[in-house]
Amino acid sequence: MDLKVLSQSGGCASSGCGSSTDRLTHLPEAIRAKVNNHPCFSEDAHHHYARMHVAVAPACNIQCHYCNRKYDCSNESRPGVVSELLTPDQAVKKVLAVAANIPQMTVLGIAGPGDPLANPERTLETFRQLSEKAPDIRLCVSTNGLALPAVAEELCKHNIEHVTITINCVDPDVGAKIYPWIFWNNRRIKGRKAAEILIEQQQKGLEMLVERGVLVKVNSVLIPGVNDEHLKEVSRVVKAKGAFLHNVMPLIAEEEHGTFFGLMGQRGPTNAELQTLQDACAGDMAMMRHCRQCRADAVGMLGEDRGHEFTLDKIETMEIDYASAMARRAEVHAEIEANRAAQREQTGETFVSLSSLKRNLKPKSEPRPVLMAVATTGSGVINQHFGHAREFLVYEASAMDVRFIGARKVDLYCSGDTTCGDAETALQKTIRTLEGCEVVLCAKIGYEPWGQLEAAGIAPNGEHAMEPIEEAVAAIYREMAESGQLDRPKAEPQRMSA
Ligand code: CLF
Ligand code: SF4
Repeated sequence: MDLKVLSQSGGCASSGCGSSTDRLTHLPEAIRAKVNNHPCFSEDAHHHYARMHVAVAPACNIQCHYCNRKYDCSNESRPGVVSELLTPDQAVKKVLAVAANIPQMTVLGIAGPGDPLANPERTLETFRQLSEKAPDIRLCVSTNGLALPAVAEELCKHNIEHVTITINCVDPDVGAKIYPWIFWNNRRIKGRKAAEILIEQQQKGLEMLVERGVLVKVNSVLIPGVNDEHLKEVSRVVKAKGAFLHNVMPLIAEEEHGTFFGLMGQRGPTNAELQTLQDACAGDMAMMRHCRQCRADAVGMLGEDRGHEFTLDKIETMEIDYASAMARRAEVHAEIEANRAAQREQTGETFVSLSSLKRNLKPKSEPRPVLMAVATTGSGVINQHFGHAREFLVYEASAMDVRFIGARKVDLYCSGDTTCGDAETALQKTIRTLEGCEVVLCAKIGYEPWGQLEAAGIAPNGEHAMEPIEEAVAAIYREMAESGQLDRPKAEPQRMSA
């Protein structure tokens, strides 16, 4: 997305569209350099760069009502879940193997399956070795914040430039509904007092990191009826303390996960509730909307998991020459940057054109915004078959800009013989997941899904295969506006899936 054009248009800035690159133009060069290839801290980077997590941290010092670290399933993707727990030495070996084989992997995060800072020796030893052996990899850690003030100084010594703190509340009364206990100074503390200590440590840790120049992202889990309204206050407070980005994520709570919230039937938010809250918080600070709620051993682009290619037995057999790998990685990164620059130039022209669209239309006919879903495997282009998509990226096009709204996961509609019997169900589920979207863009699509999408009021479009996403979305929006389609209200929305 062209930075200058968008900031002039006021579209992104006024709608607070998150970590989009327009916000980065105001930042000092040193900070822009830190986020440019971090797939979580920069929305644009997530189309091009990958991350990986190593699961070296088994213990946790608090209990959240949405967590059960015992649960594992190869289809499950959510924080805390892992297949193999690693020692620091194993983790380092795995990181070097992944970095050599997936050169677009730029960030190593430690995010669990417990709390990384409740396992400081294992976490810091992993970082220590990696900062020596793989200086081209960014190091990142995610924590509940309880132990953060105690290790903040140490983290800075290990060259950690990105830290995520999960902050679900700044009010202990709200916290008492989310955290049944914490383990603090060798004692288990329960109820409101526990939440009070946790909040105090989180805020202190945030301040310490900001003072030391670390970029802090705050993750918050949106729990309807518990902290939904309160998260606006959380956003305001953490922004005032210097957090770089706020990531409001939906609660995942299913009975089969065995979590307290899952068992008691606490529901997660709908797509619409999540978006409304993200928009409300965006008035206060940059919002992240592209989080995929990764496993604690995730490997690959956000939304994909290639962990099965790098299990312990497989990496044992890999011989890694990291000096050569680093040279190859630098070449790949340079290619990616050249492509990104070319895409920015192309998309910049599109936004000038969208702005002129608004001027050319009669005031009474200003076109309404439209949601469009996109099937992509990355690189910022439309390059995936509809039936192969495991998630769709949702964009909102308006007369002034195109903004990213979020990713929606779906079951694989077409994966060969094994799913054929379920195809209709999977397709129907996908269509429900795309609720609110009026167009779906993909590289290709079969006859059957085409018909069912159309019947559901979602226009399939395969005409923009291999084009940059935002440019294609803008082009379709312009066609819809010019043909008068946007003067009419959109088709009746389908029933929302919870
Ligand atoms: Fe990992 Fe987290 Fe670092 Fe990213 S994930 S430790 S900041 S490298 Fe990213 Fe995954 Fe969302 Fe986390 S998409 S769950 S925000
Ligand atoms: Fe689970 Fe993380 Fe909460 Fe600990 S802090 S209970 S690992 S979600």
